[in-house]
Amino acid sequence: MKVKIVGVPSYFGANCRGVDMGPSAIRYAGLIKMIRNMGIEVEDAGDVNIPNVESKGLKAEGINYLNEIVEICEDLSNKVEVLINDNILPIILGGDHSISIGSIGGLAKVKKNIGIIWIDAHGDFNTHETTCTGNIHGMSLATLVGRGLDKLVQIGGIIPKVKEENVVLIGVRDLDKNERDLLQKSKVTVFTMDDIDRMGIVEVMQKAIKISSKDTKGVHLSFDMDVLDPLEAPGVGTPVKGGINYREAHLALEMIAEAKILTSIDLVEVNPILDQYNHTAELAVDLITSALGKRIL
Ligand code: NNH
Ligand code: MN
Ligand code: MN
Ligand code: MN
Repeated sequence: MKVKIVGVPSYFGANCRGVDMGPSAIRYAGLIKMIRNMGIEVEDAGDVNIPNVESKGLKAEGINYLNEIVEICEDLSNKVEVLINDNILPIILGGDHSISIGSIGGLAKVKKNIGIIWIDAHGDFNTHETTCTGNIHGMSLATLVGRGLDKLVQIGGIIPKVKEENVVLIGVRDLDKNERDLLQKSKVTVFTMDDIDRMGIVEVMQKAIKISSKDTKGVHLSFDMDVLDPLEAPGVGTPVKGGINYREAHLALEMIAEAKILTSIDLVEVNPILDQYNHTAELAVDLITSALGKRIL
């Protein structure tokens, strides 16, 4: 296995500063060294270029920073496409969750048939018609299954990038009303916090791995740090109480590693401005090594 790190220091999809420092904080927490210590070949591919529109509050079609995000995600999708073609596992560091449109956009160009495990406190299943905030990080999963604005859905050229039947959402506890209706009518499989509490993370992950990898050429892991309980991971933009703990997250990712289905990872929404002593970024590093198969024995 060969790994490359790509940073995407963008806050446009969250419309809130801080997450743009996520890639720096995660690198500073020792990501490269920790992966190298596992005996895995790893290289830092640097950052995607982010247009500088400092506090302009730009909108297009009523959506915050639509054009900037399209530009960033097209660029990212091209970079990921090259890495996947070279048999490299990309780890994309956000930035806000809108960047997954670019990373999975690139993956879909090469692999065609893929699955997604989306671990998040939120559904990210709004469209331009249901969003209450106009923020694209609340629309990224909907976009990937082909729902919403043409400009977003068309990023990377493959529409949809993934079939709903192969999408699993885990850890959800905060959905907007219309977003929830959309999700319920969709073919996406949702495991809420309630499901995790009742079934346990092991059974949830066994099901998630089966569903996401069924008849696919691999699975992308999209990990939103706000899925963790804010008591353990305070450095996120939109904390919601009652999240999974570090041990559940660790075990979930270890199970994904054991299943050997991963093509690519993004880890998003680390906000160092709201963090304490870079603790959330350090958790992010730990969790990435779990997803890559780190074991004690
Ligand atoms: N659902 C809200 C929205 O559409 C919040 C989304 N925030 C997230 N998603 N952090 O993961 O804006
Ligand atoms: Mn998210
Ligand atoms: Mn979230
Ligand atoms: Mn373990």
